[in-house]
Amino acid sequence: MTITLYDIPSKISINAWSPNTWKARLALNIKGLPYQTVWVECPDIERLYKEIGAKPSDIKESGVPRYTLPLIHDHATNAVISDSANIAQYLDDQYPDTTPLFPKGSRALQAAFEAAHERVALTHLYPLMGLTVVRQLNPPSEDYCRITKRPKSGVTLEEVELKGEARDEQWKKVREGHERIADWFSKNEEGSFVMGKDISFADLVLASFLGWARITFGQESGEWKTVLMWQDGWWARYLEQFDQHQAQRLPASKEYQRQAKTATWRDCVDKEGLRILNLEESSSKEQVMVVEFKLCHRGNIEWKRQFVAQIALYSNSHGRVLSPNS
Ligand SMILES: N[C@@H](CCC(=O)N[C@@H](CS)C(=O)NCC(=O)O)C(=O)O
Repeated sequence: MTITLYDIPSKISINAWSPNTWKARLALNIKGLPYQTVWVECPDIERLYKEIGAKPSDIKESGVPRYTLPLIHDHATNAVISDSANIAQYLDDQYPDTTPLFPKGSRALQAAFEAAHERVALTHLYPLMGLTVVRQLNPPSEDYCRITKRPKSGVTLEEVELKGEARDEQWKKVREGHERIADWFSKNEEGSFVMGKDISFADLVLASFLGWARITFGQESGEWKTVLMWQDGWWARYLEQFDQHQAQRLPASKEYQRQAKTATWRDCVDKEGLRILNLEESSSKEQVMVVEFKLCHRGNIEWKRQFVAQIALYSNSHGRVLSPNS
């Protein structure tokens, strides 16, 4: 495994929830670069940066450094890169034979697209997400975010939660923002991506933030189902283009992780219809083994879908690290 992606865990089944780290995850998936995920709670991010010698990802207006995820460590080059756009640019430069996300000459326009997306859509989406997202984090990150993301007025997230008509009104603004963006797409002669036929980082921005709403509210929620109906399903069709990239290397569900802690690797393989592709020892202190599996549909020899899950197998009850030979 040559790349480590640092991501923030959560209580929800797929674990990965952060739209910013999803941009980096999608970039790695689309490029087909192998990587392992190391999960870091929000209050531990700054310490991680210092431990691996990374520079702050940003500087706040007050001059205070900011430490954010995603962050990648490319063990092949020893490069440590933060910020999803920087990560995508680094991967383009370092791995030129993979799908480019910043085709030559597009960097300025893509940066402008990201800023415009923030202005017309994201600013309206944020107030809808805050409380639900924070409640889905593990206690250390939840406590941290309740303090650091507290509204400037000092009230709690519960006190500013939008409900009823105010919530509907806010969703209307998000929909209108996305209508404007879809209108920009309609100016292209061909193709279904921001840059026409070819996917680019700007698409990862759109897909990651809408994906954030899907993950946060849930596929079956009324709020998400309404999004899928916007513009006669235009956004639903747009997002479908990312399904194949999200399915690959989705973090293992909490259920698999729970089973993996108690079961032997062979139990997991047999019970879950999973087969081991490769096994690597991660650099993490807990000696976590990261295993990639292909999901075998009901024991059928033919792979039903190329779902690759990363499953962390912790030391078994004898304190041994599980391996294919154990
Ligand atoms: N522009 C950055 C934004 C990164 C960012 O804000 N990440 C959030 C997670 S979604 C974070 O690490 N927050 C921790 C904090 O604000 O302390 C990127 O695209 O990577």
